[in-house]
Amino acid sequence: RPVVTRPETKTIDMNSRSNTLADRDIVPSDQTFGFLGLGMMGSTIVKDLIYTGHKVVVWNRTIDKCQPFVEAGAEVKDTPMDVVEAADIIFCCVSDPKGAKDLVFGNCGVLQLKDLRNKAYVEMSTIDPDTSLDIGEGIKQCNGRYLEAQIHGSRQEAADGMLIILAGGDRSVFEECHSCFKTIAKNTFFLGTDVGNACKVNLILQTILGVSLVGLAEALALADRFSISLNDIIDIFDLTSMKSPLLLAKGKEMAKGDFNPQQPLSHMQRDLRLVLNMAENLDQSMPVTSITNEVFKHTKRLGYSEHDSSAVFVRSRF
Ligand code: NA7
Repeated sequence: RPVVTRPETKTIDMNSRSNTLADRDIVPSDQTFGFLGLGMMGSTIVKDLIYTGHKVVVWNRTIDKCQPFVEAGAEVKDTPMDVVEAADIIFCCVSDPKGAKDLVFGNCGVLQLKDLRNKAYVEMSTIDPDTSLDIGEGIKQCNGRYLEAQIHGSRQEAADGMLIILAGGDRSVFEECHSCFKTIAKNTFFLGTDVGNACKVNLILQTILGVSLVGLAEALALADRFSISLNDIIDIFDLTSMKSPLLLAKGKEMAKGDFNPQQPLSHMQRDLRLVLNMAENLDQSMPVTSITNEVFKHTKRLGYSEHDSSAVFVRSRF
């Protein structure tokens, strides 16, 4: 088993701004926005929300990550429940469905407040439709409003303010989040009032991504076995009708062995697992996605969880 170096942990540059912000003419909402989860995505989003003049209250499990945001003007709270108390609209952006549920149903979680009248909860963590329905139901039972707002895009796209927001649930919350979504995304879609739809669309897009990456990795690994230059393959690929900006970028990363996490491999595998669970419930056959999931799972076992999804190339080369 090869020794794998963990990718460098990047800290967020509080002074960086997405280039697109200046052109967007953002008038910040005067509501107070809570934010739970200051990972790479959450930090990037909150930094831009503060910059565009939004009033933000934050919480993160590892409390040290909150400090730069205090200096930038955000208020920090000790628990998710405290954030809900202090804010009108609360965003959540954590790693997975379990984390998302813990923050709502757990100790010191959102529902401990019991009465969520005049509060809205917006789930941005990538989750499956059933988790979203459970969270939405919990919030609504306490008289709160719920919106799922799945964020589609890489960490670089987040830094560039070029995410795509896929939203579903309470339309009034969607409208009240307008200035926030305009800050962080190039496109925003409201996919209806049925909770779960936006999660489905997001996971369907992730399926296309995962399967494409494994195909790309296997093809480049075969080229490598023939000692054909990967850069030549990529240059030719660029001239074909198959090219896409993402596959070109990922191909270049594979050729360089540069797996700086834009979309961590563990997140990609989580998404494929969620897709397969959805398919299982429908008896929908997804053999290629199943194998793709196995490939990502194996690459995780090789130590590449925290690297970019393009690290799937390493496994294909064995
Ligand atoms: P990161 O950078 O891996 O950050 C993950 C965040 O989730 C980070 O703030 C974690 O807190 C938090 N987390 C994870 N599990 C939990 C639990 N159980 N309870 C509370 N907080 C938790 O991921 P990204 O920011 O890139 O992505 C976040 C989401 O956006 C993800 O769903 C993507 O698909 C879209 P920590 O700092 O480790 O204490």
